[in-house]
Amino acid sequence: MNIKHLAKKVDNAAANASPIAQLTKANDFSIDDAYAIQRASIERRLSRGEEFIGVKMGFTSKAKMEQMGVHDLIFGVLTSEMSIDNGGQVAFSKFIHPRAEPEIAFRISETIDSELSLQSLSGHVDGIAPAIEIIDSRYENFKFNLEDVLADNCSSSGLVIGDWSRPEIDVDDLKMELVINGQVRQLGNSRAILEDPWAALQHATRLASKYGWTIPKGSIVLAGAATPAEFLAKGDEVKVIVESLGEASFSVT
Ligand code: OOG
Ligand code: MG
Repeated sequence: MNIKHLAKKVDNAAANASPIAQLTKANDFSIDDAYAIQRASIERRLSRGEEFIGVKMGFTSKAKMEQMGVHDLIFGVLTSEMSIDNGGQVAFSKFIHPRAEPEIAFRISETIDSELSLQSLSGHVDGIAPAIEIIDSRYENFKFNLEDVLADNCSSSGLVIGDWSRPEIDVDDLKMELVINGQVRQLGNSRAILEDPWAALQHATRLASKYGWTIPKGSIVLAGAATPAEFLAKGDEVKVIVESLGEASFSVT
């Protein structure tokens, strides 16, 4: 098992939008190895000039765990190449089989370089926003186990962030809707995200510190989807509306 070789496989699959077989079908590796493959794949992106813009948590809601059949929290890295302007467009051809999901984003105001307690998080955050994540597993049929999805940087492919609100706003009981072409396709509540999205941020600080990432001032943390994700098609107009926070949107061309 060669970490760099497997990182190149997932990275090429993402860059060429062409699916690969699950890495664990032919390779036996641990969760720590999977994070090492993820890191090596991010290093490839950074060496091409992409910038680190933040991190994400996944499987922070039961709805997502059940949809994907993986029952552990996961942590991945977001880069500039994944960022889509609010109200902007993204080409379907960039992806293999993209899905969108409704999320909440935190903006970090003080660099985080160790695990923080829930109580100390608020001193490190200066904004909260509605967000959409686009996930696009590099694996055939969007099928993976825990090690596969970690190695694949947790399917991270795109994100759209709405307007920032002050971080004092309560976010533990907000209605969250995923609307595609004017139809509400998923309806949930921010409480589905570990009872409170701030708990997802706490886990992000824990996993970042465990796997050697710093979360710098100005970066973004995605708390994980509140509902199952929905497949996207060319021409879709996608919007996430979060009660009290507002909305984020993009279209697929
Ligand atoms: C893995 C990514 C999960 C979330 O918000 O739960 C995730 C996947 O479902 O492909 O981003
Ligand atoms: Mg997500």
